Amino acid sequence: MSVLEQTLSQKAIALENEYGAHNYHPLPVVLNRGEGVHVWDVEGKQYYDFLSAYSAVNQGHCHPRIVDAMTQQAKTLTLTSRAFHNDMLGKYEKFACEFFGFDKLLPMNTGAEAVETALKICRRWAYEKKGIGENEAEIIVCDNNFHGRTTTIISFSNDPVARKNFGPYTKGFVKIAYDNLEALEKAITTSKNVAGFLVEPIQGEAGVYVPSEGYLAKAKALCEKHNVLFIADEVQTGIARTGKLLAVDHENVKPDILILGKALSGGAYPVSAVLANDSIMEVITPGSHGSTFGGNPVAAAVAMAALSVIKDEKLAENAERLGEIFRSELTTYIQTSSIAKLVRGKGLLNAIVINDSEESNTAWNICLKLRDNGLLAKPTHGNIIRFAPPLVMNEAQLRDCVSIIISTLKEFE
Ligand code: IF1
Repeated sequence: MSVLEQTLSQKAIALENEYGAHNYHPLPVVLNRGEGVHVWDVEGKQYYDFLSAYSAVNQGHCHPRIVDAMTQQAKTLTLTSRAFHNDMLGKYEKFACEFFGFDKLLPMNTGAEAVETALKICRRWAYEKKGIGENEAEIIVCDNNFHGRTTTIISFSNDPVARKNFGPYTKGFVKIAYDNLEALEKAITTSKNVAGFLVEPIQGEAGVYVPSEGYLAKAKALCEKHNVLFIADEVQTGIARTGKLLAVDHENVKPDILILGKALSGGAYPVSAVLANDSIMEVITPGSHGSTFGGNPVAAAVAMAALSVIKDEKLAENAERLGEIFRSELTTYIQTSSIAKLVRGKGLLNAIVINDSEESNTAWNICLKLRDNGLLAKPTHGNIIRFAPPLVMNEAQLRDCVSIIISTLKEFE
């Protein structure tokens, strides 16, 4: 096909390929509009979004209240840096602290930055409060974790693709098996230098791996017993995704340090945050941490609107209810399926495991067919497909989506 005959989608993809670094392998679809649970491609085809930008768009695409808050603030004041005060930050910090039940919030922009922030707070706390010797602090992390892509965070990843040739790696992390309390207890008790335990309440990138019931509560109790900070990375699981405001709420766990990102802005703007109580957050002093954009007035306005939408539209309750329907419908189908092995998840963070090897492209091909059938999802780990629609979906739409997914799977039986 000559350049002149290329479709709009092909042109857009060709531009990215020619001028963009090749750090992604996107599904071949080019979107230019979104509203609620739907997105449209440049040819005008409508899709259900079953990824929600990896759970950033929980409130639905272009939510009018969030867009209003953002545009109003953008016309008034966008950025002061933290060299000066702005009249939105304090309001937002109060709002979010009350919303999540913490004394203090530290504002950042991306998830990885918030994770880095939490690690820095934890290390300072180790030296200044717990009394660990200089440069001796250890932070426990889990196998198959995903916490972002900075040099320190990939240092404790075990994804070879994310790590390869990015060394030397940051020290001070101890990796243990996920969902394994004995491993945690052993790691905590064999060293006196353990400062924190960083954990995803459900492992997202690992393939929506839900730990055993009671794991989080018992892990928190172990941490408390040994004066180790329990650090919950709720960047993906937080903000109503799993059927509660936070995934740790399923086990009534209160983290010592809470990390939020993604849906904190409803996907409108990069907003992340770390929350903790005073006894921990007070280790952060002027000059010890910051960011030009962290805590900017647009982010503050957007985050307040995004959290209000979660509460006012009862999105956690909706995710809980629709998630039950989703898993029960798919479980019924899977019982007689040769292509799908199982469905797992919580709330509207779910995945199906495809009955083929991680090296196969079956899951990718299923996602291409889902796209053709009007639903966008992405494989992870080769043979797992993640399903995470916006939480503003209604039951009729969800049932429509379930039938698209099942009829697509049938094409592969
Ligand atoms: C990408 C995965 C999801 C996260 C948790 C921190 C961050 C993330 C628990 C960093 C980010 C993303 C980033 C995205 C792919 C994605 C992802 F498949 F890689 F694991 F969601 F499932 N903590 N997750 O899940 O947040 O710095 O990106 O704002 O393209 O890398 P960020």
